[in-house]
Amino acid sequence: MISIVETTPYDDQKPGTSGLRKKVPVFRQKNYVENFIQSIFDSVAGFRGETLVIGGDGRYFNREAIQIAMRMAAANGFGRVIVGQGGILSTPAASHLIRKNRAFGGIILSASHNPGGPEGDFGIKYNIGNGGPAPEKLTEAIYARSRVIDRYATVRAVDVDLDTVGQLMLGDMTVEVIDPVADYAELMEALFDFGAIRALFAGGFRMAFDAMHAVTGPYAVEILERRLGAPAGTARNAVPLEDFGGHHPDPNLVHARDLYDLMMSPEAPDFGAASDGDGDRNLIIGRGIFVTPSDSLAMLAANAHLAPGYAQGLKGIARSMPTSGAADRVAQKRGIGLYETPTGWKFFGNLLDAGLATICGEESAGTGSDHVREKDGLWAVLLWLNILAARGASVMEIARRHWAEYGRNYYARHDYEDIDTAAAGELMAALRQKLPSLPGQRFGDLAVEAADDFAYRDPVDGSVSEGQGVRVLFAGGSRIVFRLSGTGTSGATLRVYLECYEPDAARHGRETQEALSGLIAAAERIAEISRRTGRDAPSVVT
Ligand code: G16
Repeated sequence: MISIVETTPYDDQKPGTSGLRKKVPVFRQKNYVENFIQSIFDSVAGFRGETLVIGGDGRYFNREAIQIAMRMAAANGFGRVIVGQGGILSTPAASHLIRKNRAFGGIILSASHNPGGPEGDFGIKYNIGNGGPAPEKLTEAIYARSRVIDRYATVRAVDVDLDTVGQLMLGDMTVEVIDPVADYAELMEALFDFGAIRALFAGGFRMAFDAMHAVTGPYAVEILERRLGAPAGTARNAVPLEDFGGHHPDPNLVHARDLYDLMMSPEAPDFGAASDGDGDRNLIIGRGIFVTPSDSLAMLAANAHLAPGYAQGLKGIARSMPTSGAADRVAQKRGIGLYETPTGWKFFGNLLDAGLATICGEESAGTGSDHVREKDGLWAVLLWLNILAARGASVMEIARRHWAEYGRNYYARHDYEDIDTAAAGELMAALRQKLPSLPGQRFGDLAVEAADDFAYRDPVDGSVSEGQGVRVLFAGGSRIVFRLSGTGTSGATLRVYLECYEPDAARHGRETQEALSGLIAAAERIAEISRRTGRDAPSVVT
């Protein structure tokens, strides 16, 4: 029943920041999915008879890819596959299932916040036994294998019925189709004070959660509405659609504009939140206030002890390098470790496994903790709810008090999307060349103190990752970071991260772009963005 099929390699199967992401027509090429999955299986060892978790965010091509992956898992010798009903599993729920079932690993089908549909994006990511994304060493091995692969194994069988919860056989392998929500909801109940949050809703507290027609819809309805008693309709756009209703399921101020406008209007509920395609990102908006992901990380870290799961305090905080330094001040005050990693959740895995950090976060709308090994959108929303319930304060009050205590890090990210790949490469090369000459130079009021290309040495396994982003550090703590995105699927995306620190509470009410205007001008002069990219403004500001 097992067939070994001959194939020829593709040369573009290099995983990026988070797995392999390409357009659907690319994945539809002959044996493209099969080659990549076989390359994964060929790069890991010792899984005979073991369990593999498979699920995705429900986007177009999800079901087809899952059938291929299950047949190949059976042929390669896995003993059991756990798959979400309808092929659905949010990324954090998949991470939890891997851990809970002591699975060998998992395959997550998603292109996260990127748009879906026949011409949209798709992605395949492999997670290891700790529930987290494969570390760089493994993704490099998978890529190397994909360049020489000449055969893959599969079984000939009819498609597995993914819509009925239950157990069946595929060759010699067991397939368990499970409720994708139940285990995750139970985990959330164990971490947070559901009684206090229920009382908050019972007292008339109102929220709007935008699931963006992506994977968190069923999770939000079950947890927020059924278990926590929020009124029906609290979760909006809660039915996952293969093309996300034609939108980008990206919870930022551009793509979740309706929610933002609602939260800034006189009819705003108390709390607004959204999550992305695969449920690992979050957007937090209070009435009249958007909380940047960097601030959200700092505020969650400062208040996490109010939730039962974190009552013991935090072991440490980790953030990606481009994320603002707001969390550093919390770590400093608490006397706990602060770890600065390259962009990519995979870099947090070792820190969490080693018990060095409890909470992690990234400027790209990701926050999470050691409860799983992925960032977790609904987890962040529930921790905020728990804090709001425990403090009896609004988001605005919590933010203002936080800034008054720690100072405010004004922060923004400017993205130049879909620019010419060669021009983007040249811009970064020119920046790297300039590094030694930058210290001492002035740009308006800003004096460059140091400039480097960020490199990271993992404190647990000693592995080194270089070329992770150009940093220009100014006197007084302001900073600009330049790097190219590792998640796009067309052209290149230049990300410019801008940050300045304001200790004076009297100056905490400024408009962000205005507070950053000197840095914005300096970024243009240092990197010659408009000349090199042909753009005179960013495509997205978050
Ligand atoms: C992924 C990674 C994150 C990263 C983000 C943006 O998120 O898991 O760690 O911060 O991409 O990466 P880049 O700046 O390279 O585009 P997601 O939600 O897309 O899986």
